[in-house]
Amino acid sequence: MIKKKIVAVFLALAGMVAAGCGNSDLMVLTPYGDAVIKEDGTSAGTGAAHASDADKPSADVSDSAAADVADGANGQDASKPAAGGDTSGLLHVGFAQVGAESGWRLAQTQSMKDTFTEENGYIFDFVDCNNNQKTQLQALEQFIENGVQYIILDPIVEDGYDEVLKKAKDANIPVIVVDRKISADASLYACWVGSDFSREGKDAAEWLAAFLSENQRASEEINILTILGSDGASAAIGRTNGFEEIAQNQGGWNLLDKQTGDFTKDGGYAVMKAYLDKYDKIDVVVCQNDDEAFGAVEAIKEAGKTCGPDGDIVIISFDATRAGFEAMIAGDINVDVECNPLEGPFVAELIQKLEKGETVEAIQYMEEGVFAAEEAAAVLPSRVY
Ligand code: GYE
Repeated sequence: MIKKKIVAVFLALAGMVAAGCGNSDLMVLTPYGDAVIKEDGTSAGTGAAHASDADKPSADVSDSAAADVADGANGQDASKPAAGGDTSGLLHVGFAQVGAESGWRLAQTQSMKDTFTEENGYIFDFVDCNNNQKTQLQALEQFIENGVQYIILDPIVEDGYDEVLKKAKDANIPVIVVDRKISADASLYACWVGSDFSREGKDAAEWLAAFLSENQRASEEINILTILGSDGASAAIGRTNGFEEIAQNQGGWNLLDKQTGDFTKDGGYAVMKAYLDKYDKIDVVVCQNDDEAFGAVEAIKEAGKTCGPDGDIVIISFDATRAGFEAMIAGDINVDVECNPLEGPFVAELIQKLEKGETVEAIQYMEEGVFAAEEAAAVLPSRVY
């Protein structure tokens, strides 16, 4: 594995272990399987009224999941979880999540829910925004109206959050942006924690260059197709730019096409089917997440073609979820560039620092690596998501 450690983040992790984030139950969760979040391994008592909201995407903030936000004013509502019937002392945190489109997303949601438990000192309002920015903006407005103390925002796209962030700032509610980036001025939010998507894209291209060279194909014409993530999402933009930056310096790489698969299996399947109809010679398919890769592999097999380490088409994927590892072991995917979704403990650490009036790093990157199919079986047992 090519393991890229970002020292500042690692030190932050070490600090969290030492400090326990103010709770001895809480340990650091890294992608390498060396820690756990809760002693009892459960999220019991996690904002009971909200705990299952990840499973019911809400298309409109006025109903389902978002309605839970509306009724949770200042954590005083009777429907809110309460320690011994009293919510005083608990920090009220609202999380506007992108949706539930992928295995990665579910792992990130779980990390947040396992972290922001009542036992750890939080009231947690969770809204699944169903990949709809309008819903997400409404959820943020509602958090502000409800007087939450902190907002966690995983922005669906990069643009369009300035106004609501100004409102949060005026209301003195710090916003912690997670995972994807936004274009808004940095003065409008407290900090950002997530992945270096451009670096992930570069890692993928560098792996491909090394792979082609090892297989004596460095001087061949290589036809490459990309299945993009969701339009406007920084994860998709960064991975594309990073990959293309390296690709443009490679002699025979032809970047034939890039279409969005919306980070879903169905999207990956549909785009791959169209590619197979249109292009005769396909050497490499870059899928911008595991779910898209699963759909692409299905379409390739249905078309009677082969992929993976022993097949004709090289499949590059991102996320490195457990299911991604299993697909590498099954011989369907060649390489998976990791994107670490275990952001909950980082965010809790940041909130605790802000509570104490300490300054926090404006940008923090997660620790991530690159895994090739040959090592997948050995690494899988140590994976925690
Ligand atoms: O790669 C994909 C998810 O923003 C990093 O979103 C995240 C991406 C992740 O749908 O699986």
